[in-house]
Amino acid sequence: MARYEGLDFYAIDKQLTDEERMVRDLVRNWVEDRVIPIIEQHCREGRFPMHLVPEIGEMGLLGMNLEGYGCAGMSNVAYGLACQELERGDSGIRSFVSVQGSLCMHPIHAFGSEEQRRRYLPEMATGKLIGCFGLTEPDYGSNPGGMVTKAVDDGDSYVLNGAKMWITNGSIADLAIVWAKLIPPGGTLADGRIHGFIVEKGDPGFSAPEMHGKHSLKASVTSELVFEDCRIPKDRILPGVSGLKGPFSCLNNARYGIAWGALGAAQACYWSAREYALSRTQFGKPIASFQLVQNKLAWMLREITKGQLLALQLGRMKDAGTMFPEQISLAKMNNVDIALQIARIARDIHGANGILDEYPVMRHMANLESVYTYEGTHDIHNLILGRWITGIPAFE
Ligand code: TGC
Ligand code: FAD
Repeated sequence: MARYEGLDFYAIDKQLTDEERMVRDLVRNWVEDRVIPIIEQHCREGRFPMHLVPEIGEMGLLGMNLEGYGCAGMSNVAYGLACQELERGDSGIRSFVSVQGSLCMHPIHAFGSEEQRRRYLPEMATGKLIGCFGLTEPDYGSNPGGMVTKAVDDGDSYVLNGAKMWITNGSIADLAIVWAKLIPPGGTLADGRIHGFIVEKGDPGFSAPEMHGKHSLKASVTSELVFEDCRIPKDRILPGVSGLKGPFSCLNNARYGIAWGALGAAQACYWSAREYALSRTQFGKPIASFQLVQNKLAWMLREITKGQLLALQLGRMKDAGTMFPEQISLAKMNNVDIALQIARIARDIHGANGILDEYPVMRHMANLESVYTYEGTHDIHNLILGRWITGIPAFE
């Protein structure tokens, strides 16, 4: 396939700073040279490309919108653009970066002690230490407030019991940010308040078996986290937050990145569909010359352009400190939704060839099914917007 040249129908490029353009171009070229040539093979084998982690670290993409502790301190727009380019390669690569930066480094940066920041962040920024984020449980996905994983205070340590499921990076992680209910002395689960705990690989009673059999995000590691009387030192609690706003503020950052990332997957599908339509001949003409095919391509261009404007404005508001969570929900649900539809239409334009891994479209389509569900399902974001519009929560 021809080298990717970007899709910038509304001259969004001109709205970017030199630094943002530089990051975008760096990541775009890296994805073209280092991800695209190997990603299909990794998906076939169900293997995360671990060898790319130090390179991602060297580019400064891990925790890139955080200040200090070896992090690049770039704008949120730059972070979004990086997510867009990474996900043009594969959602699994963007997932790795989202989890490391937004879900693991961010809570340590925002809610950790100074000692925790110094201990973990510099090595996480280089990719030497890998993190994961444990919120979802087997019986509590959309409703994490119901979680049953608990921590009890036992003198100089906390003891954790419970299980997390669907955890990206789980089995390759050196540390996990685990959200659990801290039970007060003599109390029950119902008295527990949610806190974040740092659990390290090798802590007694902790294991992270990998989940197998996925048809989606095959080049990403997804795991369970199991805590059986898992004992961790007292200084591993995140001291700066309690309650659901802890994990939800991490999700704000990761959902923001997904709003950009999904556009990368959509662009990969659009690019492949356009090229295929121009080269595939039926009824004596390139299929790109048929009005119905042009209608599909025009719809893709229209939706990607609208999604880019949404993501950029969201990023500018995030950088200005004025963004609020419902705005993130709108962008996450819209951009993932259109990306998934674009992937399906691109598959259609490729005809039977669309199901082959010679083309990226089916891989993106399958990946986007997970992206539609994780970080708040499409309908949970609908309900978050519904609550903002009406003031009435309709979750229960
Ligand atoms: P609710 O009553 O709405 O709020 C409880 C407390 O949290 C605060 N809060 C927020 N704070 C910051 N940012 C937000 N976005 C916040 N949303 C809520 C809220 O102010 C309140 O604080 P306080 O101090 O008053 O206690 O809570 P609820 O239980 O009714 O929540 C409703 C709902 C459904 C919206 C929420 O549970 C939800 O978002 N569910 C979806 C769960 C989810 O997104 N899970 C994601 C797991 S991680 C993941 O998928 C990673 S994939 C990564 C990858 O591979 O890329
Ligand atoms: P459920 O909550 O059971 O939802 C099932 C269906 O019911 C959905 O359609 C949903 O929209 C609908 N539904 C639920 N409640 C309502 C309601 N009130 N009203 C209307 N409809 C409703 N989690 C982590 O903590 N860390 C991770 O790193 C992580 N990585 C993931 C990686 C992958 C590949 C996947 C697939 C998931 C990952 N997750 C992770 C979990 C993810 O966040 C959850 O899958 C997601 O929050 C949905 O939970 P669930 O799968 O239990 O679905």
